Amino acid sequence: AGVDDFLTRLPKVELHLHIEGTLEPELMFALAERNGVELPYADVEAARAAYDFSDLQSFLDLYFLGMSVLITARDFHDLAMDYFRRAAAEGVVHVEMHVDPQAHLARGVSLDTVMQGLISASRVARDELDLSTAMILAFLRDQPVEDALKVLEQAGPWLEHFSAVGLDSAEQGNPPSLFREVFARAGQLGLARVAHAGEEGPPSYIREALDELDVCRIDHGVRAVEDVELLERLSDEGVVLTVCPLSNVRLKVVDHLEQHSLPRMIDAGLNITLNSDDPAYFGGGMRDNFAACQRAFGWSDETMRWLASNAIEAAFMDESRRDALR
Ligand code: ES4
Ligand code: ZN
Repeated sequence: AGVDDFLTRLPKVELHLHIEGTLEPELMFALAERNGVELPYADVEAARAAYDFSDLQSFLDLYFLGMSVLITARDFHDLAMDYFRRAAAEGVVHVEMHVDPQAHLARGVSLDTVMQGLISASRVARDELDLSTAMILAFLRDQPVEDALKVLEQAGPWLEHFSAVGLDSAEQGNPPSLFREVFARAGQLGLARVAHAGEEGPPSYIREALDELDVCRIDHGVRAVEDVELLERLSDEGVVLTVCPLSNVRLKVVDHLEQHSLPRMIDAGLNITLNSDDPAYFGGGMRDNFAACQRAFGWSDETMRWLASNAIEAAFMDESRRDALR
């Protein structure tokens, strides 16, 4: 794609991105060298070749392995800047990034280290790339609820930098309702709520996230199509869904993009946005996700503009910034 094509020029807002999932093999190897960390891959090509996933868990194993090279604040700064530069080059104007503090705390990397690096990179993005950012404090749903509560308390000094809390990692068997107390506390602290639901988990997890966690957005939500009443509710309430098409293909949520439920979700009147999830692992950023869908579903440029506009309206950003992007 040229730098001049319609989808690159279309101002795109990324609402569903894990910053640790933007770590490209090239930077992974550079940071491994810098920090004296051993990787189980012979080289960059071998790492990419290993990214052949059968489900969410097989991806998560390599995602947690890859981030073992992130040790210092400078590493987190470089991780985010590397991604912000790629995103800006493909026409992304605003990024909301999930951060997984528990994944770093478990390796002896402090929250201060993580936040110093991500905040300094966010400043550079704003000043040099005209790229605005927001952060989402994500809890690992396959870890104890008490750990999530501890992280929320620990995040006190950094709370002004977070717009919301989120819920990610292995979904099956880890229902949203487990985290009711954590999300209620986050709400008291003035944070918005989002949660991954209906990626691998059943439609009932989407209902639970709405009813028990009071979320304003559902991350993924693609299994909503299995439940007609839920579709109607999501449509009536205008709940935002952050769908990640290339992620769904690579994690075998769907066999082929052509079989994805996106067209049915749009027909059902849902408030859909397109996002990239973990672009370094799933073979494409925002532009690639937009392009793959336009091609697979034959969507018009007008539909692509509508999808981009939905994300602008759903973003955690100042009204002045939103007005500038409208
Ligand atoms: C994730 Cl695709 C996906 N689903 C759930 N948790 C995640 N963490 C990073 N990527
Ligand atoms: Zn995700």
